[in-house]
Amino acid sequence: MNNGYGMGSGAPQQTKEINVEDAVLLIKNAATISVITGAGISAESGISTFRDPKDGLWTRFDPNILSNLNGFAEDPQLVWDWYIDRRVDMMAAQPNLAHLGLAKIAKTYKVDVMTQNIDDLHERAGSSNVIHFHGDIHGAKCFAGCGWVGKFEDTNRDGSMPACPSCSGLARPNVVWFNEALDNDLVWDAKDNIVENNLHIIIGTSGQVEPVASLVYNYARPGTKVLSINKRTIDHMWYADYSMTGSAGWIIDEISKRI
Ligand code: BV8
Ligand code: ZN
Repeated sequence: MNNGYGMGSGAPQQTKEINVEDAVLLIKNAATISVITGAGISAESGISTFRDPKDGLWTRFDPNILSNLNGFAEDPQLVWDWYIDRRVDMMAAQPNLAHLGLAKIAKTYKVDVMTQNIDDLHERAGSSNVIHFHGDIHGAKCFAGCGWVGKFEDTNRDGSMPACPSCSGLARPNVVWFNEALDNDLVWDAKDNIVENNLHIIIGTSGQVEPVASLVYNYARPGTKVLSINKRTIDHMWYADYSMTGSAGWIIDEISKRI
């Protein structure tokens, strides 16, 4: 499986818990950093995660309906209501110390932010060229097949559901649902980043959703280092060299203060 890249058999046997000072040294020595984020980095901005056992979205909603093309086809109103609610929450939310700290570190080092999140909190914190693997809450596209792609605010919202401004057919959120392919160009851009970078920091993701979950394992050069930051220990990050267990906001803020 090792195609010249990838942790392959080089993955560490044991993930070591490190502190802020250790992490600062890792960043200074690496200078080029991939940052892969998931819903956990936006949790402290008040945005629900998906799989947190207590209040994750999937504990209250069915992903097979709300994050699935067939679910949308069956009940577009339900799915639009859910996305419009989430969009209101995401617009009201503010970037937290984790988003802000990453943007601060990027002032000194090469930091490639690649997120599974559809909120725009990384951008609003000052990160640029953010890769959104699973789409963007402000995006919309035609569901009726005319090919229109644009912004939610460009849709026609006179009726009960957003309509395509080009053909007046039903519009859909421009996000990647389960069993839908990710944008190939985005995935290749992310792979290029990972191949290039010396340190890979994976923040606030349960690491269960492919293909993003395996990108670092498959494309990090042997000898580069992986740091997992999560509020809990997760077994999907078994290949990480280092871990920091705690709040992403506190951890990234403390690191950014020492950069
Ligand atoms: C694809 C839409 C192929 C956007 C989402 C078997 C059957 C069917 C499919 C599959 C299968 N096996 C694999 C698959 C593929 C499937 C998949 O991976 N399924 C898994 C779940 C089994 N993947 C796909 O279908 C992908 N497409 O493979 O296509 C293909 C190829 C060609 C042609 C056609 C098809 C598409 C995946 C994208 C799905 N879209 N959502 C939206 O509405 O937001 S899923 C959803 O999961 C979000 O996108 C989310 O970003 C993503 C990952 O979740 P996380 O971000 O990790 O969030 P989670 O809640 O899980 O974890 C949060 C973490 O944060 C926790 O660890 C928590 O401890 C931590 N945390 C919380 N608070 C804090 C914190 N950490 C630090 N500080 C805190 N304060
Ligand atoms: Zn259309």
